[in-house]
Amino acid sequence: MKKALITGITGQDGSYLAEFLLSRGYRVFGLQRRSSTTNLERVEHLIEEGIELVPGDLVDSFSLIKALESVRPDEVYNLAAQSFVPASWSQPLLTGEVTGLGVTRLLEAIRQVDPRIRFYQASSSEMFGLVRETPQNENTPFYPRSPYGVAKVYGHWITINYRESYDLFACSGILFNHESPRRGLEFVTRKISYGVAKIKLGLAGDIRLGNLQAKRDWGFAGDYVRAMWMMLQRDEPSDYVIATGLTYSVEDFCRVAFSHVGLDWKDHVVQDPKFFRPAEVHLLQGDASRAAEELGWKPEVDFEGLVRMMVDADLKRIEELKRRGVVG
Ligand code: NAP
Ligand code: F7E
Repeated sequence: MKKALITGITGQDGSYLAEFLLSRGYRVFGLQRRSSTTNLERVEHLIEEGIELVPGDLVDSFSLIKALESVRPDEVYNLAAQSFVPASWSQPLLTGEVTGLGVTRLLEAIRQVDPRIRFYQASSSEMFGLVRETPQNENTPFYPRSPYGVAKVYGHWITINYRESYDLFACSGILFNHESPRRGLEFVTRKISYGVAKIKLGLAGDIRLGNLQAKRDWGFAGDYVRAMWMMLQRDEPSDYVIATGLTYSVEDFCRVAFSHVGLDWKDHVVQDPKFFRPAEVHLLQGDASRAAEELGWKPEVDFEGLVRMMVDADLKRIEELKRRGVVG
């Protein structure tokens, strides 16, 4: 039975990856950082299915070494990060510590405990930032536009450097935006799906958003975690872009989400300068043809299917809260 350790297991991707690895017969461990309140909402259902939590934090090397020594994994998936782009301007040093240097701490811990461990790094399309070409592929130069993007570029290159310096089986997945009903409420897609559900159920009147013209290549998180695993099953480690190849604006997302519940987005979306960013990533569109050819990966959920899935899940969730008298 193969063993995998997932950092960031309590996040969106961590929960889908844990489900996927359990379904493939893995013994799944998750690094959990200390918190004064519970942060297990996304993985509670998996604890009964056998995932095991170990304490640790990406800013604490000692805890990473201890976690690796106790689990002795075959594969490590580094999904932990300060992942919200606007927070990286208000907490640039923390973002650098966790999202950037945290990768080195984990790679060093692997080198010390067992260099045969296969390593996946969660790189990001935010590294392309002010894009140098469209669509973006594995050879497109980086031009990050936020402290988050800069930290991810560091994490990306240190992963490649440890592969080349120490012969580690280290892969980096350059994943474009991927969403789901488990997405954090502060990210634009979930903010919209949750807002639409509240408006439809008479609990709110509008949604306040920033730049409606920003375009993203949005996929479904459940599809993207399969690609992470596929990268670690290859004979040779490498880096892959994972994307749908299609791009839509925030306005498009609003249009599809509102029309799904019979409403017009123009009646409910208010632009608020508070949500504009100091430097914007205007357009992302990925070219995942290398992943298609070498990994055999392709996405299964399309843009409209994703929007409908998220709105339906939020309608269900809020209806349930309303029924229990928690909101309304
Ligand atoms: P997420 O929902 O924000 O989850 C982040 C995870 O990191 C959480 O489990 C969080 O724990 C954990 N974490 C934060 N700081 C930590 C620390 N100091 N030590 C240990 N754990 C820590 O992010 P996601 O959307 O699942 O994304 C997963 C990874 O992929 C991230 O690295 C992200 O930057 C990257 N990525 C995401 C996308 C996307 O579109 N989703 C695209 C490209 C790359 P708590 O639950 O305790 O906060
Ligand atoms: O913003 C615009 C905003 O915060 C998307 C992370 O997972 O994907 C994510 O980063 C776009 C931006 O995601 C609001 O200006 C408009 O252009 O949902 P987001 P992100 O910044 O693309 C990448 C790949 C990651 O790696 C990150 O970890 O939407 N936008 N109005 C807004 N964004 C937010 N959050 N809130 C608004 O009100």
